[in-house]
Amino acid sequence: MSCGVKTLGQFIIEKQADFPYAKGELSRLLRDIGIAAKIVNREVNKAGLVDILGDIGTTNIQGESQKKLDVYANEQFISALSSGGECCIVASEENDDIIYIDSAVSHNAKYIVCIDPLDGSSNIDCNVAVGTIFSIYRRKSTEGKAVMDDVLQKGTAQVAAGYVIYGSSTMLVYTTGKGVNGFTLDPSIGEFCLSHPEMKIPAHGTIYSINEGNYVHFPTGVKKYIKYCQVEDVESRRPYTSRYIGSMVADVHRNLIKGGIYIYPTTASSPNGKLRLLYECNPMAFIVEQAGGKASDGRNRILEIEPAELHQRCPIFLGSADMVAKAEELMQLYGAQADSQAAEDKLRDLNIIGGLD
Ligand code: P6P
Repeated sequence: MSCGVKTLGQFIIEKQADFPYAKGELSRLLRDIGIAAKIVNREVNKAGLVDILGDIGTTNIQGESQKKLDVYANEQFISALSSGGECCIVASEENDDIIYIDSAVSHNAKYIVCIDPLDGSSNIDCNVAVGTIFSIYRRKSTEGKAVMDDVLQKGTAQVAAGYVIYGSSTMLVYTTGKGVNGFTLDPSIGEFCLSHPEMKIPAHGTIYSINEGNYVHFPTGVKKYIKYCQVEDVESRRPYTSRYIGSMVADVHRNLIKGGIYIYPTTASSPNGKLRLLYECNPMAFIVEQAGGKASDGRNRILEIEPAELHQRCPIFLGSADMVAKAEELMQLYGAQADSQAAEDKLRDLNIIGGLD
């Protein structure tokens, strides 16, 4: 490898020393994910030239129409995880139930992978950045076949989490609980190379990402936060900038680099929020917290939520710590629905909403 370039594989091996108990299994698992990401990247990059765009006429458990690339990406990650031998269960957005990887090679596998193989795929047809989001747990059960209980673990139990963004360049960003590092795919050598070491999200950003088309159905606290973002205030660099791509990985990645907040609250069509806890909210929360940011459902830390079911959804407020804290403050004051005059008076007293309607 030319001097100065550190590949994902080299980095993983180098960091293996961070886990004295590790015997290389997690390293191999991350390698398997990197390989699948390169294969998916190849197809995403030529989508439009080959017959891999559009719907396949089926819907997943979420009721979302499945795109050819959704299914292709899902197959690639499951295949890589199956043959890699380190994973015993895959929980995928694209599959109703958990997938047991039980073969000779994975007989003693101890890792669980929760994955959204291609998030934002509805944007594929218009060439908008999409991504893969993954979360890795160690199984809790110690004998026999791993079970659902091994999957339904709190986000605090994650041993690793990451995402791949298939954008103007393809990047893999991940954490094992010791900071966040970003790797950019160099197509000329087919390797992810360390390009963003020790990523930190600015404590205060000026970008807010939310689908304001759902405004009328937002909790009052969210409405007040949006208005707070739009009020002129030089000292706090407001009004903020609104940026919403409609692809979580793209919005979160931009906010991770520039600072900002991504919010998907409860709406009329998504009374529990739209994003899924196990393979979207938890991994992104782990990454953003490791980068110095904050992740909550508007009140409680995402990583502390006790999962009850596989495809459980939750509201998410994710990004720069100061911005999430302010949004939580307004959610606390206004609650999910109540729009009490007392809260309004308190906000005025605190001079938080001077000029708010
Ligand atoms: P809406 C994509 O379907 C996704 O899961 C996220 O990537 C994205 O941020 C969100 O949903 C977009 O949802 O309702 O604003 O179109």
